[in-house]
Amino acid sequence: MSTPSSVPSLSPLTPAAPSKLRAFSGVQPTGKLHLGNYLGAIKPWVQHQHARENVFCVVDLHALTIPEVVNPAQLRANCRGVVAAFLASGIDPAHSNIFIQSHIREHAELQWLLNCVTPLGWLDRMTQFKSKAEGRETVGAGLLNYPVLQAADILLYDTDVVPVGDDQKQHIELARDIAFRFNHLFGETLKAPALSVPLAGARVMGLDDPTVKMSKSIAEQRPNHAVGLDQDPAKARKVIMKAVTDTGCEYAPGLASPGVVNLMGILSAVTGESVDSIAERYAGRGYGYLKAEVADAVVAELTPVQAEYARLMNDHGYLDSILNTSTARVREIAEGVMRRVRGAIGVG
Ligand code: AQP
Repeated sequence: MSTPSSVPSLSPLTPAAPSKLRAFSGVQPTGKLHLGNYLGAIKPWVQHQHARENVFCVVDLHALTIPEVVNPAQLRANCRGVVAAFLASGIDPAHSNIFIQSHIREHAELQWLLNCVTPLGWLDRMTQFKSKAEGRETVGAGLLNYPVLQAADILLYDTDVVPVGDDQKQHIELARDIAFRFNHLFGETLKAPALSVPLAGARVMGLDDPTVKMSKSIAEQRPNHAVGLDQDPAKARKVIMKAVTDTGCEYAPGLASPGVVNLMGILSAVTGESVDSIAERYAGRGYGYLKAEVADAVVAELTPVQAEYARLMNDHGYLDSILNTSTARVREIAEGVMRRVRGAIGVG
């Protein structure tokens, strides 16, 4: 992948080209990105980017839901890291927009208006809220309202499709329900988006515990949980070779444990080979061979991404110029949608 050293000229994003669907998706700058973020979200964005109009967002307001862990300087640095990771993974800034959520004030404004039409019971039911609130002495209102902000992010851009990992399904369904409820109350105003989940890599599980989703917060505490996008290849290989499988030592068709299914899913998402074909090749073969093939494939996939990431992290001027251009472009869309929303609801 190559990144031009000068700022590319971006073709206009609005009005939408009639033949292309507009995609919106985001990543939280809550820590180091991992293989799950890459295979479940960023790689599919790259694969489909030229067939769609793209609005990719670093959702920093979402990173504030647990204020006790917010470090302001780190938050800004993480935002820059996510932008560099998008570009290094192959997001083409001449075609796709990349911006930071808090730079477009309309996200917060729309969230308030949507809060007012969202029944509390809908938020109470969100499984991510339940799991993140569990065991906490204090649960902020932001953690409960987080999916409404996500709905605002999506609806603010007249989004047609939201490409995300499997864990976000419930939130995207909620965004649709909120759009329908708003339209029911105030007339046809908001576009209800569709969900797009990749066939392979939609839910990458923890390598040290394949019963839980690979996640940034767990990875911070457990070194063998995830492969980081910027992880040293030797360490990445070690983590994959240590992946939990089961007490057996070779693959028996039809009896695969969650750890083996996870490794095959990762291999499929990286190489494009179907899980069925991988399973067929491994019938009766030891897990060590599977792990070695997964490690080779992951390292080969991430090596060029890492080289580009390192280069971009030293080119602040380039990252800023991409952000400035994209922000100006997506702001136009957000302002247009907000004018419509304010008009419908009678404010502004
Ligand atoms: N394990 C995963 N497998 C596939 N896709 C995943 N995604 C996240 N984890 C996996 C997808 O990555 C995009 C951005 O996700 P996010 O920024 O919401 O972050 P996260 O990684 O989901 O956050 P964590 O790591 O889970 O944070 P904590 O640890 O705070 O809970 C989304 O499209 C998501 O589906």
